Amino acid sequence: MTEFIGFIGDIKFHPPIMNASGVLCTTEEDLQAVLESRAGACVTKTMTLEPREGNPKPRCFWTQDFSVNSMGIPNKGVEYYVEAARRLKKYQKPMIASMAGLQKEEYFLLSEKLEKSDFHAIEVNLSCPNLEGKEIFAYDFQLAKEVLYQLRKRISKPMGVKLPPYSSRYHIQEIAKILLEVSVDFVSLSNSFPLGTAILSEKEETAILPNGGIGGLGGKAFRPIVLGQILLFQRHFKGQIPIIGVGGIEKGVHLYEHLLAGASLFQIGTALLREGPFLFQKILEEANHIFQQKGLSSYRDKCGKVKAPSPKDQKE
Ligand code: RRO
Repeated sequence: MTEFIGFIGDIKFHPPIMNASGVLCTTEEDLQAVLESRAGACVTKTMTLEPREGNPKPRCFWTQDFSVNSMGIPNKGVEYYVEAARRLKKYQKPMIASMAGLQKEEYFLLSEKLEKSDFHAIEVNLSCPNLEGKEIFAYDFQLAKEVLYQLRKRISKPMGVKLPPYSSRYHIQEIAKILLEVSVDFVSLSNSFPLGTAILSEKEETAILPNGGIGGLGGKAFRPIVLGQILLFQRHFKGQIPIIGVGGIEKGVHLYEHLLAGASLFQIGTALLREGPFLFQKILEEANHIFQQKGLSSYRDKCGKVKAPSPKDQKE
């Protein structure tokens, strides 16, 4: 049997598969469903200090190929999740709190509440794409650096960052440098691509209403983009920061692609939205089958081990 146990600091993820923030994680019942499934951990919906209704509906749309959302951080507020975690710790699986401030001070207030909670780790969301009139925090390197330095001083639990996708190698180099300097404990790659849309040709309408029909794109169509992010970041991290791969994992083979690129933990978003928590079991069985076929004693032996193709005998 291949060992399939991931780590963030001392926290053990067995198996290292969980929901992505945003899917099956807004209520205590949602989180309970994840913890009762074969997932090895759960992540909350990104929480803010106060509860939020979020953006007007329709605000989420999905097909077999992709999802687009402009939810606008609907969540029950930090106090709710702190209370829920107190009850859910009985499942003895790691619980990750995802949090975001609407301004930088809110990040600090959230960190104080979460530091005292039963959550095992904190995923700092610097990449929500759907707040009208607001830029994504992690596209402003100076601001991101300042927020992370301040948070690092306040948070002793394992603290990670969820980043947006970047489209420049230089930007990835710059943000990777900051994450190494701040010494974050994990990085989740990536939040949805911020400028997606879906058009319903019959109705001649955009599928979602908020923000002019534009929202975060995820799912199968997003997977090659995320694999590129993971590959580039892991070359900077050189194994010093664990990467949680999130983007287009629907099958065991997709998890294996994320692993080869450099992820050692895995989150499922769009496919979980479509198929429900039984999907964890299916992905786990398929991934284990691949590990066994490859004769691995630990899956981590393949982390970041993707090779370049041989230039011989190639037509293009
Ligand atoms: O709630 C959202 O609109 C949302 C968030 Br916080 C996020 O981080 N990523 C996303 O695609 N949607």
